[in-house]
Amino acid sequence: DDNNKESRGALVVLEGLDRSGKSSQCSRLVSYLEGQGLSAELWRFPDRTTNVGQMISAYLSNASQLDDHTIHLLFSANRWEKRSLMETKLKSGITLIVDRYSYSGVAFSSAKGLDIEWCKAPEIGLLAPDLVAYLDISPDKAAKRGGYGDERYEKLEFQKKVAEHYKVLHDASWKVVDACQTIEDVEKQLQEIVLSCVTECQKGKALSSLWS
Ligand code: 2DT
Ligand code: MG
Repeated sequence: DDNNKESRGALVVLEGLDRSGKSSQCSRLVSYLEGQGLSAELWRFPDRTTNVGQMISAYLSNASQLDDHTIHLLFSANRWEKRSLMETKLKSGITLIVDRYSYSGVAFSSAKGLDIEWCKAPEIGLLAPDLVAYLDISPDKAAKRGGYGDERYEKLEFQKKVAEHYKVLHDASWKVVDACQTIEDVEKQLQEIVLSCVTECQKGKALSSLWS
């Protein structure tokens, strides 16, 4: 009906340290929303399937070396190359559950010492999430969960710096979820938060841009 034509999907972003449970919770959320009869897709950044994404992947696996500014801009370019598709999907009523976004971009690069405003600049104009859910876990606890992989950044000392830089980015609109609860408890909390966000967007909440 006419109402449905107007309604758009929600842009939902999950952020958090490595091993905070983002990826599992993202897939659970998509299944949940589909079970509610809603259209939803799982997205992730970096999107390693594109040409830019392959450069990022090589850097993360230590197969290539890049200047800190250069890799920052590649992560940003990787979001820009997906921006219009993202907007099309949202406007067609699909909710996107996104595993990492601009906040990872700024937190990880500024944790290396890059200026935070410089890090934000290339992100200006990307779609702003309707919801940022932060899966909160201390770096020490995260490190004890089955260990990190071999990728760059998957080291306790660096994760501690990232945690500090995420704190700088937090604003009142973020939903902080205690990631040390059971998977099921985290899942339940996220379902509630996300469903109310989806409802707001269906009612006509406007899409906006970073960083406003
Ligand atoms: P995964 O482990 O989730 O694949 O992430 N990262 C991510 C950045 O430094 N900048 C970004 O913009 C994004 C999206 C976080 C791979 C690593 O890439 C980092 C971990
Ligand atoms: Mg990782």
